[in-house]
Amino acid sequence: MRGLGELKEKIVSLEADLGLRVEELDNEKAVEAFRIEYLGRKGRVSQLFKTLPEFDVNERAQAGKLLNELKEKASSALNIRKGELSAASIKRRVERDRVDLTLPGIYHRVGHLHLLTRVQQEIESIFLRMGFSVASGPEIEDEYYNFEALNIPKDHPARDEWDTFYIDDTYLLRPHTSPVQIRVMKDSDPPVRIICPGRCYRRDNQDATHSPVFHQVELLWVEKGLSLANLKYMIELFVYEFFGEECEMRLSGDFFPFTEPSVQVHIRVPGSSEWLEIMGAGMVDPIVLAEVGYDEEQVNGFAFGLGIERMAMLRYGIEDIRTFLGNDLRFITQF
Ligand code: FA5
Repeated sequence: MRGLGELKEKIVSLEADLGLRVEELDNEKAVEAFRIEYLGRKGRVSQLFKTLPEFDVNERAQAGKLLNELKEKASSALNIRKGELSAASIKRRVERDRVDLTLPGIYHRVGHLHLLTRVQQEIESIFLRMGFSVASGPEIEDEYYNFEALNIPKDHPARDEWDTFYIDDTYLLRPHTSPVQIRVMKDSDPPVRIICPGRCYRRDNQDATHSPVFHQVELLWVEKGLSLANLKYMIELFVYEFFGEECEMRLSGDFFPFTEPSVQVHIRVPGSSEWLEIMGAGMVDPIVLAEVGYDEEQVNGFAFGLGIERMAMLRYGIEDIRTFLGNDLRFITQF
């Protein structure tokens, strides 16, 4: 027969052991191992429960109560320890991953469209609003589209300024965007209302307003009953929209084999004493209309070729066209 006194001693010693060991448990695995050792089915507390039948009936309830208290104590001590360990591990993780929001950020330079692209897009958007659509053509173009179809036969003196950068006997880098006029007219019936922005190449010597690689926007409008007055009005609308109404515009006679009459347009912006040529233009020569299969008795049209660099120079006070080719961030980032 077992006695309560002996049981109480064991409980005291188990409690002491519990108090000491729980403090030393430093990870959740250790806590679990200790729980099994202590409270598991074959654990030390369970072993004591198994002795209950050996108690005198009068003392058995008391013994059971003491053991239950021990069990409660142990299980709550282990739960508390488990909670402490998990809080400590969260704290460690937070420390490790701490972000110092006061540190300076990593600087990323944000790029933007080049000034010439932006000017081109602005020109496009003005004409899109007027009802034109955007066409394109190849930069490597053959002699027929570059010259013959535009009424510039072989040996015509006008070829000289455009006769440039041949790839082989037939193909050359286009010196203007006018060949796109021919491609568009051959592909579609009138009315035609297109613009074509694109790169052009010339043998021009470099100076402040000439570059061997530059950009033009071609415009072509073919319909019934168009006149030079319509062309002038449309150029005015465009120029005032782009530069503002304070700028001055000057139309003067010019010659192009593919337009008759032909004009050139100069602009002077406020505060400048210089006129700068921005485009060549004119009424499409009937010879060209006939060449693409249009009935030149029924329809007529006008066209122009506008220099994009020159537009940007006038608008932003850029004095030398070579600046565009410099690839200098100090220049590029200003716009
Ligand atoms: C032509 O290129 C004609 N194709 C324009 C045209 C189209 C006339 C349709 C009639 C009908 P021109 O050579 O003048 O024309 O060039 C037109 C514009 O392109 C010039 O006013 C200028 O703004 C620009 N340009 C020409 N050459 C250069 C160059 N080397 N560098 C920069 N811009 C240039």
